[in-house]
Amino acid sequence: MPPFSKILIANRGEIALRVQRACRELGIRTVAVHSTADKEAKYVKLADESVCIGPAISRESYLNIPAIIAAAEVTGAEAIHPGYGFLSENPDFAEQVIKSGFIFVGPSPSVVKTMGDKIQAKKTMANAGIPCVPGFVGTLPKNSDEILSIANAITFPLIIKASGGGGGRGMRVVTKETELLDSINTTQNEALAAFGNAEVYLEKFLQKPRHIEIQVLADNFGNVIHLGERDCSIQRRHQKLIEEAPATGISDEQREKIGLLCSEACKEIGYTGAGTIEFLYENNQFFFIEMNTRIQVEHPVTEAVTGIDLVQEQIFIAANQPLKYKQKDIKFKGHAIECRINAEDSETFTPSPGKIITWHTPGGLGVRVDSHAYSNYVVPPHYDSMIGKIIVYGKSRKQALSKMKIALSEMVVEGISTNIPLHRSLLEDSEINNKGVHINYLENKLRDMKNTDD
Ligand code: MV4
Repeated sequence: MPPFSKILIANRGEIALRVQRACRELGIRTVAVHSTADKEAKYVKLADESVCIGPAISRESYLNIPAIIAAAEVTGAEAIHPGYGFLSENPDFAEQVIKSGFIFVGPSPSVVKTMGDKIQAKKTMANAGIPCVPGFVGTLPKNSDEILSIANAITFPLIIKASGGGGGRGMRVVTKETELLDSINTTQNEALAAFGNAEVYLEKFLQKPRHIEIQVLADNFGNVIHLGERDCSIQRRHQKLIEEAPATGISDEQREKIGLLCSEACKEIGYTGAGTIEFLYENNQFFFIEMNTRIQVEHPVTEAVTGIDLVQEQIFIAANQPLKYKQKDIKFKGHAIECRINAEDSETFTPSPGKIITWHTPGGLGVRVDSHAYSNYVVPPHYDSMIGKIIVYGKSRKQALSKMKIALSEMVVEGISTNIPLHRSLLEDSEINNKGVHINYLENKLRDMKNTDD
């Protein structure tokens, strides 16, 4: 018996197709929802049913809660999978889905809400035993001297973060005491304007950390497992470009230790579904920054090294099934790398929507391409520029790197610009080839490359 008869997928692009494939394997019928700009999309045509939910602009389609719930009602879907982005971490959406009688494929609205508020998230995770970046999460005193003494106890440089921010929004680094009070004020004002919440908190600013995150799965019966880590340090302006599992330099003991802490914390806070706990990693220590309550773009690298289909697990959990795996059943094997393919200029990063004339994807053992694109597909200008992902899997990091170089050399996209040339050059970078790099590495490298051009 399939866990559900029909699931509505409240998303677009490659993840809409990815979730459909999981459903199809489980014998679940699929409903695609789409904007007018996406009516020709592959994931719309491949779905069992589709419903147009509004115009191209996301606010009126992929973010239109009443339209999505109405689509679930008219098609008789039992559950709604939110994918990533859009409404996936919106607690009001999760709540309305449930109130309308559907199952939300994700954690409870209350835990989505908690993790969306970065101060609450940090307090909750710290209380549940997760190591956090040293700092101050209380209400800042009115008195300037008291604020300064809090800051001096943390030590400079420090970072001011908005509670309503996250993913790089609403942050400001402060290097010296004289800038602190003005910076706090500015961050508070910006946060109020952007998020309707002026609350900020302070942390020690880590200068060369890696971004390492832990994948968890938790069922509705208190069983939680972790599926190891992903290194997502290769990023530009908070957009990840390359991710891998495992992270180089993380020992089996370290993985087990931080993984167990994450599992125990999730159990304690009543987390359910798939989730990701994000850490900064510096001097061999993990420091919590945020928790993501959705499936993530880079989930396939974890699937490759564990052999577990994370989207299917999300669906089983939502159907109230207990996890079929205990922690000891999870074996990490081999090495996986993902390159995100964006429709953008490889040097200027300006978006490059338009008609794809040629789309040839790589193949071979251990090569996976998750994409909704094809020859003659028109990349709409209204959405994220990511048009697909290449994921390779090999016995070792060395083999995975080699496979990725070959995969990138086979890939041909004509008609629009992509970041494939950038990926090819990053795969030749000696630092990236030899070890894990920190979160500023790519931006520093791009700056150096630009300066040698001038
Ligand atoms: C930090 C940090 C350094 N020190 N916190 C950016 C996104 C948000 N998730 C948290 N972020 C950071 N928090 C402290 N105390 C540096 C970043 C950061 C970053 C983190 C992960 C991945 C990419 C990043 C790029 C720039 C800054």
